[in-house]
Amino acid sequence: MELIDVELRRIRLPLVTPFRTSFGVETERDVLLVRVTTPDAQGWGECVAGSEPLYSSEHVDGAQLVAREHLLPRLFAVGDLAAAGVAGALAPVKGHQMAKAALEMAVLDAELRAAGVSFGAHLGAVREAVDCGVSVGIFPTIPEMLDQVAGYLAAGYKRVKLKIEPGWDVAPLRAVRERFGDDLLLQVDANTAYTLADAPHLALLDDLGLLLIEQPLAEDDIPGHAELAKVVKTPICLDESIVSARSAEYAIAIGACSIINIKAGRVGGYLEARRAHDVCVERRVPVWCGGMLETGIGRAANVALAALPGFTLPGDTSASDRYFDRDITEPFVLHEGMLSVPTAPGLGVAVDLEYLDAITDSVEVIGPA
Ligand code: SMG
Ligand code: MG
Repeated sequence: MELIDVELRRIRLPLVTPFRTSFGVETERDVLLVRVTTPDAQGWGECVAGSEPLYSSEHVDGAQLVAREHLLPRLFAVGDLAAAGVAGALAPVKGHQMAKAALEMAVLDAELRAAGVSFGAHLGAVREAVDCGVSVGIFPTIPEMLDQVAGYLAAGYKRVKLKIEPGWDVAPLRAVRERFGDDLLLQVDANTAYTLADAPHLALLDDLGLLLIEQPLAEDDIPGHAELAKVVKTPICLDESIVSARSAEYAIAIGACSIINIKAGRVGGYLEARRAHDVCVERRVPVWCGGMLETGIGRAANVALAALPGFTLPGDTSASDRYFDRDITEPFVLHEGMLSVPTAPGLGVAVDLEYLDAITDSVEVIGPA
C-alpha cells in the first residue's frame, strides 16, 4: 500500500458529564484523529492520549509531535506499507504506544476498507455483540454517585466499575451494595492511587463481592501487585502496567494479576492488543476491553476487539450517549446491555465530516519528505 498523505486533526468534544478519577477530572475530550489516504481507501485512527500526561506519560500534544516528527517519516519511508508492518517500522522510537497505535489503526482501517474486511473479522471476533459495562467517576457525594449508577442500570449496563481513591472507597461501595444488592456485577479502578502500605485497607474491600480491583498500585510496581495479591482476596486486574503482550506475560507469570484490562492504545495498537489477548487466553487469564472515552472511531475498534473469545468480562465499552451528546460517527446504542460489532469493511462506521469540521481545532496534512 502506498501512503499518499496523513492528516492529523484535533477535535474538541464536550463530555455529557465530568469524569473524575484519582488522577484528575475530564470535562471534554481533546482528541487527535488520524486520517490516512492511500490509492484505494482512506482510514481513520484515534489517539487515546489525554490532554495532560496524568493517566500515563503520554499526552495529546506530545503524541501529535511524535507522530509528525518521528513516526510519520518512518512510515513514509516504508515502500509497500501494510498494517502488519507498522509496529516494526516504528519500533526504533521508544514508547509512545498511544501515538503508534493511532497510526497503525488508521493504516489498518484503510487496508481493511480496501479489502472489504471488517475489523472484527480481521481480529478474530466470535460474537456479533458485546456485553457492556460502565465506568463511574468519583462524585462529590455518595447520593449523587448512586443516582448516576441508577441511571446507568436503568439504561441496561451489565456491570458497574467505580473509580476509587483513598477516602472514596469502602463507604461508596457499601452504599452501592446497599442500594443495588449483591447481584450487581461491581468492580473498582484505583488508577494507581494506593501503595503496598494500604494492603490492609484494600483487604477491607474483600467483603464487598467485587469482580476485581484494577490497578491499585503504581504503573511500574508489578512486583508490588504480586505482594498485594497475597494479602487481598479480590482478584487484581492490571491496566496501566500492561504496555505490551510481553508485560502481560511477565505480570501473569509473577502472580501480579489474575485478570487484565486490554487497551489497544496502551499496548501500541490493535494488533498488539490481539497478541496480549492470546497470551492471556493461553494462560487462562480472563480479559476485558478498557476504554479511554473514545469517539465512535475508537469505539468501533474497541467493540470489535471485545468480540474476541478471551474477552469474557463486560468491558468499558459504553454507548456513545454515556460520553457525548453527539458522536462523530453514527452513535453506538445499547441494546439489552450490549453493543453490536460493526460488520462493514474496516472500522465499519462513517465519520460525519460536516460535524467533524464544526468541532475541529486544527488540521495538518503531512506527506512524504
Ligand atoms: O471509556 O468509559 C470509558 C472510560 C473507562 O475508566 C475508564 N478509563 O483507567 O480504565 C481507566 C480509565 C482511563 C481513562 S480516564 C480519562
Ligand atoms: Mg483503568
